[in-house]
Amino acid sequence: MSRKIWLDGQIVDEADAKISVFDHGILYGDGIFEGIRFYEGRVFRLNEHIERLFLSAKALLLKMPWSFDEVCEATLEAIRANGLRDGYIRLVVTRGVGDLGLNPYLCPKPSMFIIASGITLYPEEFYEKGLEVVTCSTRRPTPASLSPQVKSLNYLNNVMAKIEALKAGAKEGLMLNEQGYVAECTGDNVFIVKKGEVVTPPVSDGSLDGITRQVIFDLCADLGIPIREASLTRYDIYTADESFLTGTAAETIPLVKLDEREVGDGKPGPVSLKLIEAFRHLVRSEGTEIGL
Ligand code: PXG
Repeated sequence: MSRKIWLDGQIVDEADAKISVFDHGILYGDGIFEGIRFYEGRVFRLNEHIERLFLSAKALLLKMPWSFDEVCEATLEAIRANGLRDGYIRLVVTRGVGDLGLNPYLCPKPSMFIIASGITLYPEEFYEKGLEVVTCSTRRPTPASLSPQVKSLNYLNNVMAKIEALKAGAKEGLMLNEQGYVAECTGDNVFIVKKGEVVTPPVSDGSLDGITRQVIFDLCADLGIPIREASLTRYDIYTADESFLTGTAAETIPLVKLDEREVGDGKPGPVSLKLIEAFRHLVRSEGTEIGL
């Protein structure tokens, strides 16, 4: 079945959802995106995602031609147009059509499109058995070049790291910052569990301030599990009792092996499993009604 796409205020068929080759999103990766999930007819943490989108836009001096409420409504409309109750949304804003040459001021109006679709990043067995991860030599760029908080259309560092991981036979790659501290994986935040305590690197070590990451802080508070931020090295993951990754696409998934070292006993640990269960319950018990 052909998907319906929200494109600059109109719902169009997938085959007709086209943007110009002169769009600076294509020419220079000049644009931003969000990935959002909806479960059982409700969009999970919609406001947080749209807030992050507006912050990314602000950082790039990209003036959104739609208000916060309009973007939220457009997101819901894109889902409704496809009659979906469960799935994934890719919301993209580009700088818009301009001339050749970097100058963004020659692009009069940004473009926005919204794809609502299904997504399966990893087969279910990986949520039960856990993922094997390798460290990539591609580093997460320093905030001195582009802040990792900007969810930009420039994901080449992460794509390079993902290629390294896949070539090494792993599903995910661990990315370090320039100092060699753990930043994140190519599309997920990283956590460890040590002596009953959950630890994740501060976002200043080079990770995106993930919305699923924040959910883990909320769930730990609810469940009475201690959690804190601390810089991590690979050694900390090798010697942790447990580890897991979080992201909108991946959700919460155990990391059971890093660079051939088993984390803990190489099986998803009890704290990770408890958080995965609580996460799955939470995403199905709150959210913005799609209104189908
Ligand atoms: N780090 C990076 C670099 C990301 O891109 C996360 C962490 C997790 O953040 P959230 O807010 O989602 O918990 C992301 C988000 C994909 C895909 O296609 C990846 C993300 C989002 C949407 C799709 O792999 N990663």
